[in-house]
Amino acid sequence: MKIIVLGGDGFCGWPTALHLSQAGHEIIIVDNLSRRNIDNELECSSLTPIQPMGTRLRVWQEVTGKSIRFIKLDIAKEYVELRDLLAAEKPDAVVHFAEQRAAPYSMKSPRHKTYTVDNNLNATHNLLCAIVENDQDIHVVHLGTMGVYGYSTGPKIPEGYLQIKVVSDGKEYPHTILHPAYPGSIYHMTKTQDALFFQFYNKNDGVRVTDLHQGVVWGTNTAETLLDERLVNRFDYDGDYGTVLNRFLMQAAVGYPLTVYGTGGQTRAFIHIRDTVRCIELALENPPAAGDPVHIFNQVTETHRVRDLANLVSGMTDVPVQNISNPRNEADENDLVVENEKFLSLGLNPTTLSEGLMEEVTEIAKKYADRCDESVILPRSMWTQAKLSVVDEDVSEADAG
Ligand code: NAD
Ligand code: USQ
Repeated sequence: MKIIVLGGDGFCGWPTALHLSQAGHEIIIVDNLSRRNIDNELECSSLTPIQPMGTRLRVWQEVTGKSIRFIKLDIAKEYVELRDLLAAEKPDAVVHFAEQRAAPYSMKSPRHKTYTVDNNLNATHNLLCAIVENDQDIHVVHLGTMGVYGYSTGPKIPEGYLQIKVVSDGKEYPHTILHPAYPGSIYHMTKTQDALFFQFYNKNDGVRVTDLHQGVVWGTNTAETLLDERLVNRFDYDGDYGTVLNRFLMQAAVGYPLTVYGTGGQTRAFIHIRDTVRCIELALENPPAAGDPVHIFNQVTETHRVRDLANLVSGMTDVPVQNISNPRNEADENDLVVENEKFLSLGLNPTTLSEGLMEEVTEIAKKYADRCDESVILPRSMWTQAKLSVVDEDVSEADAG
Protein backbone atom coordinates (compact mmCIF):
# COMPACT_ATOMS: atom_id res chain seq x y z
CA MET A 1 0.00 0.00 0.00
CA LYS A 2 0.94 3.63 -0.37
CA ILE A 3 0.34 5.11 3.10
CA ILE A 4 0.58 8.70 4.32
CA VAL A 5 1.45 8.93 8.01
CA LEU A 6 0.21 12.25 9.40
CA GLY A 7 2.17 13.10 12.55
CA GLY A 8 4.93 10.66 11.57
CA ASP A 9 7.62 12.52 13.54
CA GLY A 10 5.89 11.80 16.87
CA PHE A 11 6.16 9.16 19.56
CA CYS A 12 3.65 6.75 17.95
CA GLY A 13 3.99 7.99 14.35
CA TRP A 14 7.74 7.54 13.89
CA PRO A 15 7.94 3.84 14.89
CA THR A 16 4.73 3.18 12.94
CA ALA A 17 6.18 4.75 9.77
CA LEU A 18 9.33 2.59 10.11
CA HIS A 19 7.36 -0.57 10.84
CA LEU A 20 5.13 -0.08 7.80
CA SER A 21 8.12 0.79 5.60
CA GLN A 22 9.94 -2.35 6.78
CA ALA A 23 6.82 -4.36 5.92
CA GLY A 24 7.16 -3.15 2.30
CA HIS A 25 4.65 -0.32 2.16
CA GLU A 26 5.44 3.00 0.48
CA ILE A 27 5.44 5.64 3.22
CA ILE A 28 5.14 9.41 3.16
CA ILE A 29 5.45 11.22 6.49
CA VAL A 30 3.59 14.51 6.90
CA ASP A 31 4.30 16.54 10.03
CA ASN A 32 4.56 20.23 10.94
CA LEU A 33 7.14 19.51 13.69
CA SER A 34 4.89 21.26 16.22
CA ARG A 35 5.77 18.70 18.89
CA ARG A 36 9.45 19.68 18.67
CA ASN A 37 8.44 23.34 18.98
CA ILE A 38 6.35 22.56 22.07
CA ASP A 39 9.49 21.06 23.65
CA ASN A 40 11.16 24.43 23.05
CA GLU A 41 8.18 26.23 24.60
CA LEU A 42 8.19 23.96 27.67
CA GLU A 43 11.99 24.06 27.93
CA CYS A 44 12.34 20.31 28.02
CA SER A 45 13.21 17.58 25.57
CA SER A 46 12.90 13.89 24.93
CA LEU A 47 14.99 11.76 27.33
CA THR A 48 16.32 10.02 24.24
CA PRO A 49 18.35 12.08 21.75
CA ILE A 50 15.95 12.13 18.79
CA GLN A 51 17.52 13.19 15.51
CA PRO A 52 16.20 15.78 13.03
CA MET A 53 13.90 14.32 10.39
CA GLY A 54 16.55 14.57 7.65
CA THR A 55 18.98 12.44 9.67
CA ARG A 56 16.28 9.97 10.66
CA LEU A 57 15.33 9.31 7.03
CA ARG A 58 18.92 9.19 5.76
CA VAL A 59 19.84 6.61 8.42
CA TRP A 60 16.72 4.55 7.63
CA GLN A 61 17.80 4.42 3.98
CA GLU A 62 21.39 3.51 4.92
CA VAL A 63 20.30 0.74 7.27
CA THR A 64 17.46 -0.82 5.27
CA GLY A 65 17.79 0.50 1.71
CA LYS A 66 14.20 1.74 1.99
CA SER A 67 13.22 5.33 1.46
CA ILE A 68 10.53 7.33 3.23
CA ARG A 69 9.56 10.77 1.99
CA PHE A 70 8.84 13.70 4.33
CA ILE A 71 6.57 16.67 3.72
CA LYS A 72 6.37 19.48 6.25
CA LEU A 73 2.77 20.60 6.38
CA ASP A 74 0.35 21.90 8.98
CA ILE A 75 -2.73 19.85 8.21
CA ALA A 76 -4.89 22.00 10.51
CA LYS A 77 -4.03 25.20 8.62
CA GLU A 78 -2.91 24.25 5.11
CA TYR A 79 -6.09 22.74 3.70
CA VAL A 80 -5.31 23.35 0.03
CA GLU A 81 -1.83 21.84 0.30
CA LEU A 82 -3.21 18.78 2.11
CA ARG A 83 -5.98 18.34 -0.49
CA ASP A 84 -3.52 18.64 -3.37
CA LEU A 85 -1.08 16.24 -1.72
CA LEU A 86 -3.81 13.59 -1.43
CA ALA A 87 -4.88 14.20 -5.03
CA ALA A 88 -1.30 13.91 -6.33
CA GLU A 89 -0.17 10.93 -4.26
CA LYS A 90 -3.42 8.90 -4.32
CA PRO A 91 -2.64 6.95 -1.13
CA ASP A 92 -4.52 3.77 -0.30
CA ALA A 93 -4.61 4.77 3.36
CA VAL A 94 -3.84 7.66 5.69
CA VAL A 95 -2.84 7.04 9.31
CA HIS A 96 -3.78 10.11 11.33
CA PHE A 97 -1.66 10.81 14.45
CA ALA A 98 -1.35 14.57 13.86
CA GLU A 99 -2.97 16.09 16.92
CA GLN A 100 -1.90 17.78 20.16
CA ARG A 101 -2.07 14.77 22.46
CA ALA A 102 -1.22 15.80 26.02
CA ALA A 103 -4.13 16.28 28.42
CA PRO A 104 -2.08 18.45 30.83
CA TYR A 105 -0.81 20.67 28.00
CA SER A 106 -4.41 21.14 26.81
CA MET A 107 -5.42 22.38 30.29
CA LYS A 108 -2.50 24.74 30.87
CA SER A 109 -4.14 28.06 29.98
CA PRO A 110 -6.84 29.50 27.70
CA ARG A 111 -4.22 29.73 24.93
CA HIS A 112 -3.39 26.05 25.24
CA LYS A 113 -7.06 25.11 25.31
CA THR A 114 -7.87 27.06 22.15
CA TYR A 115 -4.74 25.81 20.40
CA THR A 116 -5.65 22.20 21.14
CA VAL A 117 -9.23 22.66 19.92
CA ASP A 118 -8.19 24.57 16.77
CA ASN A 119 -5.42 22.18 15.90
CA ASN A 120 -7.12 18.86 16.57
CA LEU A 121 -10.56 19.60 15.18
CA ASN A 122 -9.28 21.32 12.06
CA ALA A 123 -6.69 18.61 11.44
CA THR A 124 -9.30 15.86 11.45
CA HIS A 125 -11.92 17.84 9.59
CA ASN A 126 -9.49 19.03 6.90
CA LEU A 127 -8.46 15.44 6.20
CA LEU A 128 -12.03 14.21 5.79
CA CYS A 129 -13.15 17.24 3.82
CA ALA A 130 -10.19 16.94 1.42
CA ILE A 131 -10.85 13.25 0.76
CA VAL A 132 -14.44 14.09 -0.14
CA GLU A 133 -13.52 17.13 -2.25
CA ASN A 134 -11.08 14.94 -4.21
CA ASP A 135 -13.72 12.20 -4.50
CA GLN A 136 -11.17 9.63 -3.32
CA ASP A 137 -11.60 6.27 -1.61
CA ILE A 138 -8.92 6.40 1.09
CA HIS A 139 -9.03 4.33 4.27
CA VAL A 140 -8.51 6.67 7.24
CA VAL A 141 -6.98 5.05 10.32
CA HIS A 142 -7.22 7.47 13.24
CA LEU A 143 -5.69 7.34 16.69
CA GLY A 144 -8.42 8.06 19.18
CA THR A 145 -8.29 7.46 22.92
CA MET A 146 -9.87 5.35 25.66
CA GLY A 147 -10.56 8.68 27.38
CA VAL A 148 -13.55 9.30 25.08
CA TYR A 149 -15.50 6.85 27.24
CA GLY A 150 -14.46 8.32 30.59
CA TYR A 151 -13.06 5.88 33.14
CA SER A 152 -16.05 5.21 35.34
CA THR A 153 -16.44 1.95 37.17
CA GLY A 154 -19.26 0.24 35.38
CA PRO A 155 -20.04 -2.29 32.70
CA LYS A 156 -17.30 -3.52 30.37
CA ILE A 157 -16.52 -0.79 27.82
CA PRO A 158 -17.59 -1.99 24.37
CA GLU A 159 -15.66 -1.28 21.17
CA GLY A 160 -17.22 2.04 20.26
CA TYR A 161 -20.90 1.23 20.00
CA LEU A 162 -23.56 0.58 22.57
CA GLN A 163 -26.77 -1.37 21.97
CA ILE A 164 -29.55 0.49 23.76
CA LYS A 165 -33.32 0.45 24.07
CA VAL A 166 -35.24 3.71 24.33
CA VAL A 167 -38.61 3.43 26.03
CA SER A 168 -41.12 5.97 24.73
CA ASP A 169 -44.92 5.94 25.05
CA GLY A 170 -44.77 2.41 26.38
CA LYS A 171 -42.86 1.11 23.36
CA GLU A 172 -39.25 -0.07 23.22
CA TYR A 173 -37.02 1.16 20.38
CA PRO A 174 -33.66 -0.60 19.92
CA HIS A 175 -30.74 1.59 18.78
CA THR A 176 -27.02 1.27 18.15
CA ILE A 177 -25.31 4.46 19.27
CA LEU A 178 -21.77 5.71 19.75
CA HIS A 179 -20.85 5.12 23.38
CA PRO A 180 -21.68 8.33 25.28
CA ALA A 181 -18.70 10.69 25.40
CA TYR A 182 -17.37 11.62 28.83
CA PRO A 183 -14.01 13.35 28.31
CA GLY A 184 -11.84 14.45 31.24
CA SER A 185 -9.72 17.13 29.53
CA ILE A 186 -9.90 19.52 26.59
CA TYR A 187 -7.58 17.16 24.71
CA HIS A 188 -9.83 14.17 25.35
CA MET A 189 -12.83 16.29 24.36
CA THR A 190 -11.31 16.92 20.91
CA LYS A 191 -11.18 13.16 20.40
CA THR A 192 -14.89 12.85 21.19
CA GLN A 193 -15.54 15.52 18.54
CA ASP A 194 -13.35 13.62 16.06
CA ALA A 195 -15.64 10.64 16.53
CA LEU A 196 -18.61 12.75 15.40
CA PHE A 197 -16.71 13.98 12.31
CA PHE A 198 -16.04 10.36 11.39
CA GLN A 199 -19.64 9.33 11.93
CA PHE A 200 -20.89 12.23 9.78
CA TYR A 201 -18.45 11.82 6.85
CA ASN A 202 -18.99 8.07 6.90
CA LYS A 203 -22.78 8.42 6.81
CA ASN A 204 -22.89 11.31 4.35
CA ASP A 205 -20.03 10.52 1.99
CA GLY A 206 -19.14 6.89 2.66
CA VAL A 207 -15.61 7.68 3.89
CA ARG A 208 -14.06 4.47 5.22
CA VAL A 209 -12.70 5.03 8.71
CA THR A 210 -11.12 2.93 11.44
CA ASP A 211 -10.99 4.78 14.78
CA LEU A 212 -8.62 3.22 17.29
CA HIS A 213 -9.38 4.08 20.91
CA GLN A 214 -5.92 3.62 22.35
CA GLY A 215 -4.89 3.40 25.99
CA VAL A 216 -1.77 4.95 27.55
CA VAL A 217 1.25 3.92 25.48
CA TRP A 218 4.43 2.86 27.28
CA GLY A 219 7.89 1.76 26.17
CA THR A 220 10.03 3.53 23.61
CA ASN A 221 11.70 1.41 21.02
CA THR A 222 10.47 -1.08 18.47
CA ALA A 223 12.41 -3.60 16.36
CA GLU A 224 12.91 -0.91 13.70
CA THR A 225 13.98 2.00 15.94
CA LEU A 226 16.57 -0.34 17.54
CA LEU A 227 18.34 -0.84 14.22
CA ASP A 228 20.48 2.27 14.76
CA GLU A 229 20.79 4.65 17.71
CA ARG A 230 19.98 7.56 15.40
CA LEU A 231 16.53 6.03 14.79
CA VAL A 232 15.71 6.16 18.51
CA ASN A 233 12.12 7.05 19.40
CA ARG A 234 11.03 9.98 21.54
CA PHE A 235 10.73 9.42 25.34
CA ASP A 236 8.68 12.14 27.06
CA TYR A 237 9.05 12.36 30.83
CA ASP A 238 8.05 15.93 31.75
CA GLY A 239 4.89 16.81 33.71
CA ASP A 240 2.93 17.71 30.59
CA TYR A 241 3.84 15.11 27.97
CA GLY A 242 5.30 12.24 29.98
CA THR A 243 2.76 9.43 30.43
CA VAL A 244 2.48 7.65 33.70
CA LEU A 245 4.35 4.37 33.30
CA ASN A 246 7.24 5.81 31.29
CA ARG A 247 7.50 8.57 33.89
CA PHE A 248 7.71 6.03 36.74
CA LEU A 249 10.36 4.06 34.85
CA MET A 250 12.43 7.16 34.20
CA GLN A 251 11.96 8.46 37.75
CA ALA A 252 13.17 5.11 39.10
CA ALA A 253 16.20 5.25 36.81
CA VAL A 254 17.28 8.63 38.23
CA GLY A 255 16.21 7.90 41.83
CA TYR A 256 13.35 10.43 41.87
CA PRO A 257 10.39 9.45 44.13
CA LEU A 258 7.56 8.16 41.95
CA THR A 259 4.89 10.82 41.42
CA VAL A 260 1.53 9.24 42.18
CA TYR A 261 -1.29 11.76 41.78
CA GLY A 262 -3.86 11.58 44.59
CA THR A 263 -4.44 8.08 45.94
CA GLY A 264 -3.22 6.42 42.76
CA GLY A 265 -6.52 4.55 42.63
CA GLN A 266 -7.04 5.57 38.99
CA THR A 267 -7.24 2.54 36.69
CA ARG A 268 -6.19 3.09 33.09
CA ALA A 269 -5.74 0.99 29.95
CA PHE A 270 -2.21 0.41 28.62
CA ILE A 271 -0.47 -0.78 25.49
CA HIS A 272 3.21 -1.18 24.63
CA ILE A 273 4.51 0.84 21.66
CA ARG A 274 5.42 -2.43 19.88
CA ASP A 275 1.77 -3.43 20.02
CA THR A 276 0.71 0.05 18.86
CA VAL A 277 2.60 -0.35 15.58
CA ARG A 278 1.33 -3.90 15.12
CA CYS A 279 -2.28 -2.84 15.78
CA ILE A 280 -2.06 -0.12 13.16
CA GLU A 281 -0.69 -2.61 10.66
CA LEU A 282 -3.59 -4.97 11.48
CA ALA A 283 -6.10 -2.13 11.06
CA LEU A 284 -4.60 -1.25 7.66
CA GLU A 285 -4.72 -4.89 6.55
CA ASN A 286 -8.39 -5.20 7.57
CA PRO A 287 -10.13 -2.09 6.24
CA PRO A 288 -13.87 -1.50 6.38
CA ALA A 289 -15.75 -2.57 3.27
CA ALA A 290 -17.57 0.06 1.22
CA GLY A 291 -20.73 1.04 3.09
CA ASP A 292 -19.52 -0.17 6.49
CA PRO A 293 -20.06 2.12 9.47
CA VAL A 294 -16.94 3.49 11.19
CA HIS A 295 -14.92 0.59 12.57
CA ILE A 296 -14.02 1.25 16.21
CA PHE A 297 -11.42 -0.85 18.04
CA ASN A 298 -10.21 -0.54 21.62
CA GLN A 299 -6.44 -0.55 21.19
CA VAL A 300 -5.45 -1.76 24.66
CA THR A 301 -3.85 -4.89 26.01
CA GLU A 302 -4.19 -4.56 29.78
CA THR A 303 -5.50 -2.32 32.56
CA HIS A 304 -3.62 -1.26 35.70
CA ARG A 305 -4.17 0.90 38.75
CA VAL A 306 -1.64 3.75 38.97
CA ARG A 307 -0.54 2.89 42.53
CA ASP A 308 -0.02 -0.76 41.58
CA LEU A 309 2.31 0.34 38.79
CA ALA A 310 4.17 2.64 41.17
CA ASN A 311 4.51 -0.14 43.76
CA LEU A 312 5.72 -2.56 41.09
CA VAL A 313 8.41 -0.15 39.87
CA SER A 314 9.29 0.81 43.45
CA GLY A 315 9.62 -2.85 44.44
CA MET A 316 12.00 -3.50 41.55
CA THR A 317 14.18 -0.46 42.14
CA ASP A 318 13.82 0.57 45.82
CA VAL A 319 12.86 4.10 44.72
CA PRO A 320 10.04 5.29 47.03
CA VAL A 321 6.57 6.44 46.01
CA GLN A 322 5.41 10.02 46.77
CA ASN A 323 1.70 10.83 46.75
CA ILE A 324 1.13 14.37 45.56
CA SER A 325 -2.09 16.34 45.25
CA ASN A 326 -3.80 15.49 42.01
CA PRO A 327 -3.50 18.37 39.50
CA ARG A 328 -6.41 16.84 37.54
CA ASN A 329 -10.14 16.61 38.09
CA GLU A 330 -10.64 12.87 38.00
CA ALA A 331 -12.09 10.14 40.19
CA ASP A 332 -9.70 9.07 42.97
CA GLU A 333 -10.60 5.44 42.47
CA ASN A 334 -12.10 3.62 39.51
CA ASP A 335 -12.18 0.17 38.01
CA LEU A 336 -11.98 -0.25 34.27
CA VAL A 337 -12.96 -3.28 32.25
CA VAL A 338 -12.42 -2.95 28.52
CA GLU A 339 -13.38 -5.16 25.62
CA ASN A 340 -10.46 -5.72 23.21
CA GLU A 341 -11.57 -8.80 21.29
CA LYS A 342 -11.26 -7.25 17.85
CA PHE A 343 -7.46 -6.96 17.77
CA LEU A 344 -7.01 -10.30 19.54
CA SER A 345 -9.19 -11.96 16.92
CA LEU A 346 -7.09 -10.36 14.15
CA GLY A 347 -3.99 -12.03 15.63
CA LEU A 348 -2.50 -9.50 18.08
CA ASN A 349 -0.18 -11.27 20.53
CA PRO A 350 0.01 -8.78 23.42
CA THR A 351 3.31 -7.70 24.98
CA THR A 352 2.69 -7.96 28.70
CA LEU A 353 3.94 -5.52 31.28
CA SER A 354 6.37 -7.88 32.97
CA GLU A 355 8.10 -8.93 29.76
CA GLY A 356 8.82 -5.47 28.43
CA LEU A 357 9.23 -3.52 31.66
CA MET A 358 12.73 -4.54 32.70
CA GLU A 359 14.07 -3.97 29.22
CA GLU A 360 12.71 -0.42 29.08
CA VAL A 361 14.03 0.43 32.55
CA THR A 362 17.50 -0.86 31.96
CA GLU A 363 18.15 -0.12 28.32
CA ILE A 364 16.54 3.26 27.84
CA ALA A 365 15.92 5.19 31.02
CA LYS A 366 19.30 4.41 32.59
CA LYS A 367 21.22 4.83 29.36
CA TYR A 368 20.00 8.40 28.94
CA ALA A 369 19.52 9.29 32.63
CA ASP A 370 22.15 12.03 32.36
CA ARG A 371 19.85 13.89 29.92
CA CYS A 372 17.08 14.17 32.53
CA ASP A 373 16.22 17.66 33.81
CA GLU A 374 14.56 16.96 37.17
CA SER A 375 13.03 20.44 37.28
CA VAL A 376 10.46 19.47 34.62
CA ILE A 377 9.23 16.30 36.34
CA LEU A 378 6.55 17.67 38.66
CA PRO A 379 3.17 18.56 37.14
CA ARG A 380 2.92 22.14 35.88
CA SER A 381 -0.64 22.19 34.51
CA MET A 382 -3.67 22.30 36.78
CA TRP A 383 -7.21 21.44 35.75
CA THR A 384 -8.66 24.38 37.73
CA GLN A 385 -7.36 27.57 39.32
CA ALA A 386 -8.27 26.20 42.76
CA LYS A 387 -5.83 23.32 42.26
CA LEU A 388 -2.97 25.66 41.49
CA SER A 389 -2.33 26.80 45.08
CA VAL A 390 -2.60 23.28 46.57
CA VAL A 391 -0.15 21.79 44.09
CA ASP A 392 2.20 24.78 44.43
CA GLU A 393 2.60 23.88 48.10
CA ASP A 394 3.47 20.28 47.23
CA VAL A 395 5.92 21.41 44.60
CA SER A 396 7.76 23.70 46.99
CA GLU A 397 7.85 20.95 49.63
CA ALA A 398 9.22 18.47 47.09
CA ASP A 399 11.78 21.02 45.88
CA ALA A 400 12.83 21.69 49.45
CA GLY A 401 13.08 17.92 50.10
P1 NAD B 1 3.14 13.17 19.51
O1 NAD B 1 2.84 14.54 19.99
O2 NAD B 1 4.45 12.57 19.89
O3 NAD B 1 3.00 13.11 17.91
C1 NAD B 1 2.06 13.84 17.20
C2 NAD B 1 2.74 14.36 15.95
O4 NAD B 1 1.79 15.10 15.17
C3 NAD B 1 3.89 15.31 16.27
O5 NAD B 1 5.05 14.93 15.58
C4 NAD B 1 3.39 16.69 15.83
O6 NAD B 1 4.42 17.53 15.38
C5 NAD B 1 2.38 16.30 14.74
N1 NAD B 1 1.29 17.28 14.55
C6 NAD B 1 0.46 17.80 15.48
N2 NAD B 1 -0.38 18.67 14.92
C7 NAD B 1 -0.10 18.70 13.60
C8 NAD B 1 -0.62 19.41 12.49
N3 NAD B 1 -1.60 20.31 12.64
N4 NAD B 1 -0.09 19.20 11.26
C9 NAD B 1 0.91 18.30 11.10
N5 NAD B 1 1.46 17.61 12.10
C10 NAD B 1 0.96 17.80 13.35
O7 NAD B 1 1.95 12.24 20.01
P2 NAD B 1 1.87 10.64 20.04
O8 NAD B 1 2.09 10.19 21.43
O9 NAD B 1 2.67 10.08 18.93
O10 NAD B 1 0.33 10.44 19.71
C11 NAD B 1 -0.11 10.29 18.37
C12 NAD B 1 -1.62 10.11 18.36
O11 NAD B 1 -1.96 8.97 19.13
C13 NAD B 1 -2.35 11.30 18.95
O12 NAD B 1 -3.45 11.64 18.16
C14 NAD B 1 -2.80 10.81 20.31
O13 NAD B 1 -4.00 11.39 20.66
C15 NAD B 1 -2.93 9.31 20.10
N6 NAD B 1 -2.68 8.56 21.35
C16 NAD B 1 -1.47 8.63 21.98
C17 NAD B 1 -1.27 7.94 23.17
C18 NAD B 1 0.01 8.00 23.94
O14 NAD B 1 0.07 7.45 25.07
N7 NAD B 1 1.07 8.59 23.41
C19 NAD B 1 -2.32 7.14 23.67
C20 NAD B 1 -3.55 7.11 23.01
C21 NAD B 1 -3.72 7.82 21.83
N1 USQ C 1 -0.58 10.07 36.71
C1 USQ C 1 0.05 9.95 37.94
N2 USQ C 1 1.34 10.37 38.03
C2 USQ C 1 2.03 10.87 36.96
C3 USQ C 1 1.38 10.98 35.72
C4 USQ C 1 0.06 10.57 35.64
O1 USQ C 1 -0.52 9.48 38.92
O2 USQ C 1 3.21 11.22 37.14
C5 USQ C 1 -1.97 9.58 36.57
C6 USQ C 1 -2.95 10.61 36.01
O3 USQ C 1 -3.51 11.39 37.04
C7 USQ C 1 -3.96 9.72 35.29
C8 USQ C 1 -3.14 8.52 34.83
O4 USQ C 1 -1.94 8.54 35.59
O5 USQ C 1 -4.92 9.26 36.21
C9 USQ C 1 -2.80 8.53 33.36
O6 USQ C 1 -2.13 9.75 33.03
P1 USQ C 1 -1.21 9.85 31.72
O7 USQ C 1 -0.59 11.20 31.71
O8 USQ C 1 -0.33 8.67 31.64
O9 USQ C 1 -2.29 9.65 30.55
P2 USQ C 1 -3.40 10.63 29.95
O10 USQ C 1 -3.31 11.99 30.46
O11 USQ C 1 -4.72 9.93 30.10
O12 USQ C 1 -3.03 10.68 28.41
C10 USQ C 1 -2.29 9.66 27.73
C11 USQ C 1 -1.83 10.26 26.40
C12 USQ C 1 -3.06 10.60 25.56
C13 USQ C 1 -3.94 9.37 25.42
C14 USQ C 1 -4.30 8.77 26.79
C15 USQ C 1 -4.97 7.41 26.66
O13 USQ C 1 -1.04 11.42 26.62
O14 USQ C 1 -2.64 11.05 24.28
O15 USQ C 1 -5.10 9.67 24.73
O16 USQ C 1 -3.09 8.54 27.52
S1 USQ C 1 -6.17 7.13 27.90
O17 USQ C 1 -5.59 7.51 29.21
O18 USQ C 1 -6.51 5.73 27.89
O19 USQ C 1 -7.31 7.98 27.62
